[in-house]
Amino acid sequence: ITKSYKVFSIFIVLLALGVFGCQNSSKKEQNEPEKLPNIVIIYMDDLGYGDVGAYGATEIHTPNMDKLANGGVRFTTGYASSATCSPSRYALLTGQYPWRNENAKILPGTAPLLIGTEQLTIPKMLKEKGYYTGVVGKWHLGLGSGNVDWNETIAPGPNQVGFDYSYIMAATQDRVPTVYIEDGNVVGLEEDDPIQVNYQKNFEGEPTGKDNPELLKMKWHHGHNNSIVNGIPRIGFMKGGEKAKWIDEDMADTFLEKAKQYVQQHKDGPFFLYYALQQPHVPRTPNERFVGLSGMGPRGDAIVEADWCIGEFIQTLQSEGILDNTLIIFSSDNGPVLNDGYYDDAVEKLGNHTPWGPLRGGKYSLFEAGTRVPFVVYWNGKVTPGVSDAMVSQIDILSSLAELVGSDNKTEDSKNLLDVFMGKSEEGREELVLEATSRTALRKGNWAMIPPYEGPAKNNSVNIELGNSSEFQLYDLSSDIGEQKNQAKENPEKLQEMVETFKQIRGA
Ligand code: NG6
Ligand code: CA
Repeated sequence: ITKSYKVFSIFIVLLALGVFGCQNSSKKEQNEPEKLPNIVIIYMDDLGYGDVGAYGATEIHTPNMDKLANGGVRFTTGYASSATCSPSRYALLTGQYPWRNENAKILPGTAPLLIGTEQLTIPKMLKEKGYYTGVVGKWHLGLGSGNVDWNETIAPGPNQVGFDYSYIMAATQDRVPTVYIEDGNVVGLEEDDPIQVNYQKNFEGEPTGKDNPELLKMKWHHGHNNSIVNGIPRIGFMKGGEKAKWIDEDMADTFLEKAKQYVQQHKDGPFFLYYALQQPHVPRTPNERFVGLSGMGPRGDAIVEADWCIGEFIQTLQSEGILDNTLIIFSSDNGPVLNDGYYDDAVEKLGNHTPWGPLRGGKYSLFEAGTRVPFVVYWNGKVTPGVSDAMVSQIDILSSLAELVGSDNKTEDSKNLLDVFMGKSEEGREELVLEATSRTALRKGNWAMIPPYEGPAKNNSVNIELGNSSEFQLYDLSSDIGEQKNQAKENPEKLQEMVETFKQIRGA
């Protein structure tokens, strides 16, 4: 009896398993969503609208960026959310205008995490949909919650706002601490050589760029005269962590290697990778393999180096057999600058190159070149290649990706422009508020409006027009992309309309 009972129960269990199993699998088949694509954001630092061949550069060669641009949708009217780094990156990842957060400014290396751990971010949204998420490269969104101990695991940071994996530099290449941080831990740190960082005062006996010019291989022009690392004077003071300090000339290779490894480890997907290259931000330190290739000095060489990295990265996707199932967004955090604080021949060797293209201004500026940047969406076989004049912003990436993966997690500032990004529609944004060093301006239709701001018309150190004026400025970009003819006086109705929209969005 016991035996037949046993057999019978096994039979029942098998039957149940079979029935439910079948039901399960048939249910799955019915609702099986199309395989979600891998998503990569390739984000440059200070790359200008005119720095890319596909955007009209003739003096510099960027074949790999061009490959993305020509094989995808190349946006002529794509914007970063800010003319500087931290606010742009904040907006990119959170889908929130940076001016809504008063702390969204260029951050020192000791700044606390700018993104709230409760805030929605692209990686969080994607994680919920089954993505593995990672960031490799420049972070510059703050770490910790004040008084970071760099010798312990540093948190909160990227791993607390949605990234499963992070391999980052804390702030910028010109700011201390000059070390890589992997999942919150300084890479290569030795216990008996702890790191200390201070942005107010130097550590006793430590050389500085200001007092020890004889130790420098790169000279500072403005700022950048605190601690010296690898012969390069930085912003901020740092002591210790000798073995952990990065070698600037190897940075591009290091980030590329980590990005490749990440892809190889997660190729079964879906994965999200935010690959944030450090070029061509200062200090420009191309590896010796690239020195002299552009004929424009370190700035041009760094762009050539970055282009090579992008080529290698795409090659990795290809050889892993996942390029066709990977959506790539390529853009830059803000517009170009030549002399950003070091003597590095960027001005002297520029020749006929125009990093800003036909636009006015540059990094830090409310004029177009501050925020209008190369902006490309590439997805082989899925995105319809072409050129789009639709107005799009990096802030729209969050809601558009949410739409792509079937998530309801969208934000109000971030518009779902998935069809536009996929090259299926030209209906971009109607309006957009731009930010530059805590000032804001409006783009609407073909028009740009900059309200009056105090402050110098030009930042003489970097030689860039900032957009400040005691008068309203109004430009018709359809006929005047270089913003030469202020129409505020002759077109008061348009000005009025622009000011009203601006106030409405800004809530002022
Ligand atoms: C500025 C730095 C500049 C650069 C910038 C941040 C000085 C004088 N200038 O304060 O060199 O580091 O900050 O650039 O210190 S960003 O692309 O990260 O926003
Ligand atoms: Ca930048």
